[in-house]
Amino acid sequence: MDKIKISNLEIFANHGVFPEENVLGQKFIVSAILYTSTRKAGKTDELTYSIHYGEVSHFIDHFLKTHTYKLLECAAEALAEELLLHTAGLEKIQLEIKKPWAPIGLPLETVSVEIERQWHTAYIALGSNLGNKEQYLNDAITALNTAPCCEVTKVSSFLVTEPYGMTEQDDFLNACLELRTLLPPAELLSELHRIEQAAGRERIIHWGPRTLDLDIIFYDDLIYETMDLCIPHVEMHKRDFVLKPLYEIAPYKHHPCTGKTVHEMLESLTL
Ligand code: PH2
Ligand code: MG
Ligand code: MG
Repeated sequence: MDKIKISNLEIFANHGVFPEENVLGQKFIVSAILYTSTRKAGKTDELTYSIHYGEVSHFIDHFLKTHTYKLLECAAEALAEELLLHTAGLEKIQLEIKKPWAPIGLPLETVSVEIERQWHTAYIALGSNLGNKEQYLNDAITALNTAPCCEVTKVSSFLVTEPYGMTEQDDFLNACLELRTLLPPAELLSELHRIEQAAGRERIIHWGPRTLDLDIIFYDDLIYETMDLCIPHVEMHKRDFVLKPLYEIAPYKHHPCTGKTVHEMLESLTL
């Protein structure tokens, strides 16, 4: 992707672990690489199609002067998040904050923290087979859209499906949605659990009836495996209640492990 670079912007601000740093202040030096497509601006010579580096520089200056953090980590995290949330066209940012006068009692050139943050695209499967199923799905979509650093960008239709696995239970209402998010996978999972809890989800019987189930199906092209989360969802290719709604919003998305598209997975399931 194209880059717009801001190098060594000097800002006098009050971040630091030592109380005197928060009072006296010191020099910080910020560098940012803004990842965005400059193609349209490049072809039209119109600033409105790009990111105004002057505005971003003033935003950084204002942000770091009007907040006080102990850690450079926290200053960088908060600033990167604000920039990604409020700068149209900004897909990814590399941000470095240097502190050349860090009061550590030794002569160093500078210390710094550098982070890289970006927007991600996740696909979430929704299911309900208890109570007002449609209401639970609609509320979940609203909850995800208002969750911090999350925006719902596509929603499938709602499908009535027969229970898969434990079949002695009520029919499900299933759907899929596309989410643009700044949350890393584990934090996204926590957010999904929070929304399930708020919908009165009780984890009593594995695969049993539930008011709301939210599963991460894909997260970019990430392959990820921890004790409590596997991405892509390990069973997604076997489940028509996932593939059918997913097909409506992402028919040609490839499974990162098998390379098969959602269309192909659905076809081999219904053959
Ligand atoms: N979810 C399950 C188990 N079985 N069957 C249908 N039809 N829909 C579901 O969402 C579903 C299921 C476990 O999450
Ligand atoms: Mg599930
Ligand atoms: Mg689940």
